[in-house]
Amino acid sequence: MLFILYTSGTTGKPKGVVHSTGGYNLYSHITLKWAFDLKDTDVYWCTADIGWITGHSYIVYGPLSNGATSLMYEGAPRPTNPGCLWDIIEKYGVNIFYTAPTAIRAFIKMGEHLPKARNLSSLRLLGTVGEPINPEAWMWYYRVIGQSRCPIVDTWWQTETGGFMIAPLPGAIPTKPGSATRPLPGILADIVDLEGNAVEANNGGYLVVKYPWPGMMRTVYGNPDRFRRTYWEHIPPKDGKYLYFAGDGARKDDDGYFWVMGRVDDVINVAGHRLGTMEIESALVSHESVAEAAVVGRPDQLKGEDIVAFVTLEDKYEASDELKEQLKRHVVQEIGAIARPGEILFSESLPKTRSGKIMRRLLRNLASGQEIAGDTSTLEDRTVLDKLREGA
Ligand code: 7RM
Repeated sequence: MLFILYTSGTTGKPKGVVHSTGGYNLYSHITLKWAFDLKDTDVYWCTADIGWITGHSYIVYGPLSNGATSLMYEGAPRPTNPGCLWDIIEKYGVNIFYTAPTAIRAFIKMGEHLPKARNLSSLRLLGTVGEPINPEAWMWYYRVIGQSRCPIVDTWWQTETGGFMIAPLPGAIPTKPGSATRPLPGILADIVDLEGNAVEANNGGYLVVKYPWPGMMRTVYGNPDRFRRTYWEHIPPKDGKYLYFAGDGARKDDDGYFWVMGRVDDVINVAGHRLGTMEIESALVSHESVAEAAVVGRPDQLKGEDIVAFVTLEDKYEASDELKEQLKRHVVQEIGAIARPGEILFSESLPKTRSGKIMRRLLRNLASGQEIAGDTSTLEDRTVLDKLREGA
């Protein structure tokens, strides 16, 4: 055993993900080298929190075992110098910059005058991780930070996988905005239904991995049963072969590119229609007034579930009932009447983990007027919940 990293999971009961020495080290080493085309002359910067798997694999183990020149920075942009990240890139001549969509949306909110005032010409490659990247964030990242010349390496992976599973090899695999492209060499990923049958191109299903890989987790610490149940028995073995269940909904297009839709448990069922929360969030964020959005389902007698959207506004916009109506209309325009949010709640901030993942479980509790249940120890800012309660 190399380390145990706890992830809270959807039920709120933490699981200790166990990684091994040889397999994990090999995998974080080789995936960093391949997907970021790492060279001896590169200055590489991953902005992740070191306590997240991304910090483990791509700040600590991967860069060190590669002998990379790696920039480490603890902290976040502060009001006193919101452009400090861009200062750092300029000062140290960073070539590879790896961050998360939630950070990119925060950069957008702070304004593009900040990066524009710095020299970012050293950058040659940009990476993203943590959630599906919405088109607004992708375009901004590409245009403003990458100055329309740096490829964006979208890396799909999990605490459980140890390292990148689906990601482009820059230069060899053309990218498509919003897709992590294709599985890395040696990774047999697919999209299947609940019986384990492969679904056809462009149909939604469950993301699985059909063959072991070096970086895979070895067990749930102290609970091998939970390991088996969660990852290996969710979908029954196919011809005697077990499939690794990632817990993400996704589809493959005609070119074999993977489009990850988000966690399976984040799906909302409105009158029999399955809607991805990500889809609705992305529609909201495409409105000029919205900086960030989190969408959850709330039990509804008529429709099964009703859509509740928590929305953070861009600084120059004011919350109003008029704007709520505008946003509802905007979602209908973008997706259709079925996706119209029943309620929109404005909020200064959203409950997130230190890795920037929105804790929808807590928002679901809030939206349906329940007590917050389960583990909240990974919450980055504990005051957010109180503010939300007051507002809701
Ligand atoms: C690395 C990390 C894992 C979950 C995973 C997905 C989501 C991560 C992407 C993504 C779409 C991506 N580990 N996710 N990366 N979804 N595109 N590039 O995030 O254990 O904290 O989370 O994150 O749902 O299952 S994690």
